[in-house]
Amino acid sequence: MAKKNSAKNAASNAKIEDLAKNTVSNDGALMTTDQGLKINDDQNSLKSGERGSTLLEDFILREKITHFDHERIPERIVHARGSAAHGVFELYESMAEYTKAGFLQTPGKQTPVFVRFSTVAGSRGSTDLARDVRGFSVKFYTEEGNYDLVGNNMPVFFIQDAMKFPDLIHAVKPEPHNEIPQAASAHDTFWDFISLMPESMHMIMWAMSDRAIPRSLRMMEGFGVHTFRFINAAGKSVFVKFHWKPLLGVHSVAWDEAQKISGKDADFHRRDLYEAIENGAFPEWELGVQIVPEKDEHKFEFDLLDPTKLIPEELVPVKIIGKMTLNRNPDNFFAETEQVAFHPGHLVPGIDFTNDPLLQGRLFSYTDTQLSRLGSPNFHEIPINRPIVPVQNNQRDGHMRQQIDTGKSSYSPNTTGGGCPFQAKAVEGGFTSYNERIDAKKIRARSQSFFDHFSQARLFLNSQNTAERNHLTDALRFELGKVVSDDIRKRMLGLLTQVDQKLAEDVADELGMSVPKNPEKPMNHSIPADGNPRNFQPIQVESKLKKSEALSMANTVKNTIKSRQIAILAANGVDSNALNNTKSALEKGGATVQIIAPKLGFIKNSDKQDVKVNQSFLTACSVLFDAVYVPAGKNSIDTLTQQPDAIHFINEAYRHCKAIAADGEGVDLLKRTAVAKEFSGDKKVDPSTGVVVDRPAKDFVQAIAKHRVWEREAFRKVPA
Ligand code: HDE
Repeated sequence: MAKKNSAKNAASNAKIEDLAKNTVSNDGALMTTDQGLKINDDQNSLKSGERGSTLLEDFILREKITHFDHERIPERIVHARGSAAHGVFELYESMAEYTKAGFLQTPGKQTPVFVRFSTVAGSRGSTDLARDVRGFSVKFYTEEGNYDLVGNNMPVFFIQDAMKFPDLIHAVKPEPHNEIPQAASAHDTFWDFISLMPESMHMIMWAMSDRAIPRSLRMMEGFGVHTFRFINAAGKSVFVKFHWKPLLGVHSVAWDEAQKISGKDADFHRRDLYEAIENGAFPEWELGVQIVPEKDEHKFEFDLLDPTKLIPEELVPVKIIGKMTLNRNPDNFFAETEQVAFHPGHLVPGIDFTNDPLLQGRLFSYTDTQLSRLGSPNFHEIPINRPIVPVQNNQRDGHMRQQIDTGKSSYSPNTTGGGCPFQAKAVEGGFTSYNERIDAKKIRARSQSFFDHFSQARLFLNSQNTAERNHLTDALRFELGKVVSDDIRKRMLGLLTQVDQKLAEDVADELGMSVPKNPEKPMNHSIPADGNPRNFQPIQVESKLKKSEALSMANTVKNTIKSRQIAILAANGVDSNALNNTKSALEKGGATVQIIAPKLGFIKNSDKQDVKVNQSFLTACSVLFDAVYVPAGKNSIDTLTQQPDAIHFINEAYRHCKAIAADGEGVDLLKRTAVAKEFSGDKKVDPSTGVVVDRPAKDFVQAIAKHRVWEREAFRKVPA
């Protein structure tokens, strides 16, 4: 009875408190129709007699089914698969010298944000671990309106001109005749297009690198990609590139691992983000800017307006200006993550565009796509899209209008409404576009300054360490190995020679082909029908800078195990000291530990105490963990030795170059696996190999913090 009363109260309270926030909780509430009518029976439809037909007059059934029939909205054309979180951006130092943007003025100023990460090619239900670019969209809810920084985890893009975007996306999406493959670029149409688009070669280096298979959304960088403008209160402008740098460092998984994760847990990234936030391990990124004075616009070997180029950090350092922390999961995936609408054209005063032709095209596309996806020009009224400041204008009506505009004036100028709403002067925060001088002919063409397609591809390649370069080469071998047409492969090998002869040869070798002696001259195929192709041939520029440290993930942060997932393999009889010491050292470092045993339930440790098992070998798999520990305990190891899944677990973790620790009898188990290689000779195993035996837990912690020992791939033929 008490429960029922409180249910009634909760139902009425919910209305008052939550309507403002637009959130509704069903806690303790009574069920109603969409009109607020209390429902008495949600189990049975209205029938003509117990065994009779359903009556058309059952408005409750019809309302429920109708709503259900219309539950889906079109998914995003690109970036359909995404995961998001709420958070806050805090400014470290004032940017007033460069921009008048309100949220970048006062150190310590906090601005709420909503961030959505995504893959590009796959559908909404596709795997998180596809080899793909990741979207990195940030909506800042500022006091001057919403500002969206809609970027990617790679600083450049495949194409230079918006005109080619539909072609690029058609090429990478599943092939139209059979809708295969899902969320994968390893197929003919993608590589056919790329082989005809030399401008994509720099991006291809990034997309074939491990950046395309992040360990976690929390461990990837973000980039605004295009060059933007800052404008200060005096109206002076500088160019700016935006960077997000994750405090956990930039880390990736191995390709073999990525493919297995896709089968074992297609929601791996989504789950990782959600759980980290639920566990209080809030993901953090610092915001950095590269600032280029206007007078330096033409001082680089490349064009600042060309989105296939980055500004090497050696030429313009990244200045760190603030930190973003994601601290709250969405309450409802559809209402927030699915309905959020980003747009590079959502600006605040003090930030503006450049003439980057890719960015210019985007400025049209995003509002247009919201119209078909969210179905109405009122998408800004959906709670997740609402600015935190009032919206006052003469835009009216349309599907599902929420705002009730009062008064009779809906036009400007007016006298019926006293002239309201008024235009805001610049000093009142009114947006003014940067007064850029334009003096040009109308022309469909590309600037010659966009014609070097290979020097930064080479810079990226040369900046990779041995393991990274091997992975990139393997990725090209895999992708082109899945291509059926020899002509496409040949054209790609020809293009690769333009970047690096050795890379082309290494890829060709695995394909059982040779690098074409006189490869087809790469041409920019996006030329007008009556253009002279010679004028469109890419040019070769030898970059002065040979290597850039920031381009290699090997130089990233490697000093923390915070939020890493560690598997402990154990069975009855596990040594309680070994288990407890290592477990507490790992947890102290912020890692999450799971006990994996032959069966769920509890195991007994050497002190006969119960230890809860988190997963059995049936549901757990090494690819879902960052490291493995096998504690001592004779009985435990005798049992695990009989478990092929335990052996496989260790082999696979070893193959994927993860930290592996064992002590006492646990070491004997390692010797029955591929890890045995590390024990050859009389030498003690050096913990820098990532195999940590009979050593203090801190050595294991250090090995995990390094993320992976890629050097171990020299033995990469581990059967797992
Ligand atoms: Fe997008 N892009 N894009 N894009 N993009 C979309 O907008 C488009 C480009 C990016 O989490 C769409 O709301 C064109 C570059 C992200 O909701 C669409 C061009 C970069 C997201 C669209 C580009 C991006 C999108 C699809 C070439 C990195 C996900 C759904 C001119 C700087 C946003 C939507 C989210 C989404 C168009 C190129 C990033 C169709 C025409 C370059 C992160 O409007």
